Amino acid sequence: MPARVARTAPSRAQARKPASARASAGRGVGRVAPRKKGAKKSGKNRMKLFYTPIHGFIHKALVVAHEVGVIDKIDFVPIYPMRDGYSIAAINPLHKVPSLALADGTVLYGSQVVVEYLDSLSKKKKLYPRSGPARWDALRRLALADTTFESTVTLALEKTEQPYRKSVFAWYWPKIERALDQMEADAAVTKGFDIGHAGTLHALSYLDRQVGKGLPAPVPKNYDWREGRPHLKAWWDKAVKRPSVVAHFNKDYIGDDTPAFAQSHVAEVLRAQGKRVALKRAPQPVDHHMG
Ligand SMILES: N[C@@H](CCC(=O)N[C@@H](CS)C(=O)NCC(=O)O)C(=O)O
Repeated sequence: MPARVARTAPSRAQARKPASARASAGRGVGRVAPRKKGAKKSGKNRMKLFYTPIHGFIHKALVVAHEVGVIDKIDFVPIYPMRDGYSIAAINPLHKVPSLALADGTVLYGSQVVVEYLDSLSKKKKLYPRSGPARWDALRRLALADTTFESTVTLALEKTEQPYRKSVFAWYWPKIERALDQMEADAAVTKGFDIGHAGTLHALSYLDRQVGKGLPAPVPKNYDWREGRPHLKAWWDKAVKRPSVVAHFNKDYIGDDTPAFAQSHVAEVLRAQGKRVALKRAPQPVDHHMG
């Protein structure tokens, strides 16, 4: 992607606005998963999940945390990775969300690593079949979904380039369509709810969001993956009713999502790593700004 230097950092006034006000301007939406009544928020052993609370997006990491019963052990740190003030490069060289910081300063990144770690914390409910064909099938469906998600991210980013490269859409769209057909075939035969299903929710919700905003040809206008995929549609309709999904899907973000909040948590992680951090550490600008 060619570097572009135009700065699109939010104004101070924008950063000070409550999340609900920014949500109405199309920003800062999503929601911290609710804490259970009476659940303790003691500092020890708490994890921090750096993630983007996007309205209409089903976060695989949140679904997994909820399904395996560790959601109450997590503090949520909203990150808008393309905006200045939200860089997490100091704790993750890739500056990507999701990133999970443990109490001792260990930072896990790569959503597959994050979700497998969360799953490993709990014996309550394991989303990873232990062994054999069921395990490999769940991992295959996770890879299918995650690559579909990342291909859609590629299209969304390319759309912001002027002029955008038509070849990117011609190359990635057929992959996404074939992946959707595979998801349809999988939905006809899979049972239960495993890590592959959590990934599928993640990919389909993000596709809905980006198609809803419009993507260039060959993506058809008003494309709906549900059409001609009755098994996948039926599976989706049922899966979005799971408490792990209902807890955050299509909810407004409630809480602090300012750059200052994000940086205070980055600083806490650095301190947990034994690094010295200036009290008023200047937030790092992000590497590149999308149009
Ligand atoms: N392979 C990564 C992909 C995650 C990803 O694409 N995150 C995007 C969400 S927009 C991101 O943080 N992008 C910021 C950047 O690339 O600078 C994973 O599975 O965690």
